[in-house]
Amino acid sequence: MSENLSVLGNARAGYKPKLPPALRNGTLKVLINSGAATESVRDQDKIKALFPNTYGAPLLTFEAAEDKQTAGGPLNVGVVLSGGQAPGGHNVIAGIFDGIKSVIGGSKLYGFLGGPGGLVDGKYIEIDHALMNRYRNTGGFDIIQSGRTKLESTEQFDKCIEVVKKMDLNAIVIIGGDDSNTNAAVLAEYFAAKKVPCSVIGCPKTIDGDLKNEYIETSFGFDTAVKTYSELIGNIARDANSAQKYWHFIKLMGRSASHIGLEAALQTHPNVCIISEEVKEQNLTLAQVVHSITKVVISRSEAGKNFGIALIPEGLIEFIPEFGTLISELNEALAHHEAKIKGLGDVAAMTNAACEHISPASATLLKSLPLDIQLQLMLDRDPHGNVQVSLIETEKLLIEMVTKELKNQSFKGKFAAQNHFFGYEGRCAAPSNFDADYCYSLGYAASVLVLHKKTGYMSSVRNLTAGVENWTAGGVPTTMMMNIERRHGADKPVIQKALVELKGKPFKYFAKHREEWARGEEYLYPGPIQYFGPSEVCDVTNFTLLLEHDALK
Ligand code: FBP
Repeated sequence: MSENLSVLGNARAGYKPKLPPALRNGTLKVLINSGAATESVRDQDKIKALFPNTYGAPLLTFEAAEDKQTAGGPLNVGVVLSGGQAPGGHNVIAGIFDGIKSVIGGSKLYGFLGGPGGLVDGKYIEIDHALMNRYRNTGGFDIIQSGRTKLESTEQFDKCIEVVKKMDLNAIVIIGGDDSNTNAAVLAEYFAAKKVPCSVIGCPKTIDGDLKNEYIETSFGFDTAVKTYSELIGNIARDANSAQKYWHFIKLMGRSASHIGLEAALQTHPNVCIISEEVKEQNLTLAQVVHSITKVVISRSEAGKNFGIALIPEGLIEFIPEFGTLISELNEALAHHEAKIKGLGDVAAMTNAACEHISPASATLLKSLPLDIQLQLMLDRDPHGNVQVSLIETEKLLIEMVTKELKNQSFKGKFAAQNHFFGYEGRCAAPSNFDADYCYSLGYAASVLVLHKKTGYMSSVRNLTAGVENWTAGGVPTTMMMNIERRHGADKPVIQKALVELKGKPFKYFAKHREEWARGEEYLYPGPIQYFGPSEVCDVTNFTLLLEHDALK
């Protein structure tokens, strides 16, 4: 028993993640089937011009073979954990580790420290059996840490080439979200153009759930993170229903898309859940969003219920069209005048300076907000140029505005609200069985792509609601998922973000039930993730996947 592991941690260390049948004979005995040439989702000509060496590669599907399909040879592979933590990252590394070690003795796995920055600076450690075994089935990215350095300059790419040559690397696996996988594709293209024989493979990570499409059914970490938040929301709902005196406004992480909020709503049945994509579709103003919440507060109060649960997606602000415009205008303004605006220090002065570079409507909106929200909107962007929405206290802003509207409407009931923000609480949770198996399979599939010298691919494991027995594995060309978007004041090739589809089954299910959930106390209390016990409790995945696959029983 390891002293550094809890009782559960020790028991969990022995869990053997399950692999799809195609990978069960080991990495050498995998037959690779190639499909036809592929195209990017949009902007084909522009993407093709930017990726002349890697564009158009075929989709790959794996099949178990009885005989060795390649001679194999000792491999040197480097792995990078990029961006926000997501449960299961250590199991992706374990999958790569076991995948390459099963090839031929002498293969080595190196972990670059602190994210993409570690790759550029050549800072790494070798991951050996003892180190790997301490991290199997654990949450977190602490085995080698993560970082948000954006790999984008030629200087960085040239430094990567020096590192690759010095370490004699056959491949780099980048475990990250849409931005990091875009960077992986750009790096793969650069290596190919410079004839550097080093593959670059990506793995789809993010609790936000917005890196998905026909070939990537879900990003890893979403399942565990939402189950963790839903446990907490269920506990709060029970508390609210017991004391019957508070409204709880709970903001949930997910920088852009509302997948986390929607899934948490499906798991817990709150009285209110705002879906940013719907707000945008209906062109709602902040005042209209506030009004929709106030209506529920009043009607519950009239029924004698001065309590409730409201879920707020972290990215809401950016989806309110007037705010979306304000934020993109501020992005442009900061991209060109950051030093001048930020140098002023005082919030009011910063706002005045920023207002010189944005439209009159946006300036009026910015000035109408509380000072702390004005400041939060002008704070640092992350290295990808995104506003740091997790720092904007939307839940408090909404409570303040609902209180104001209730006052204006001469509300006779009681409205006492508590605010919460769940994000970091779930990002490093021990992976659910689903994420433990999915991540290990993604890593193992990545090692097959590496072994076959494929580059510019993302590892893909599919058919995820049919049980691991029926999971399939393969590789998807990253350029296939790309389009051109405006980022940080410039047009960039990026992987298309998957937002909540209002015509999709998860949203429709929610929309069908939300009125009864608003009126009553239909709360579900999912409880903690179960790691041991009956399969129907431990191996169940999430409602989003089940509904998307028509697999909800
Ligand atoms: P990734 O897209 O890198 O997976 O990160 C997602 C996320 O957890 C968002 O939900 C959140 O807005 C953001 O990271 C927070 O970033 P940070 O960890 O830098 O505070």
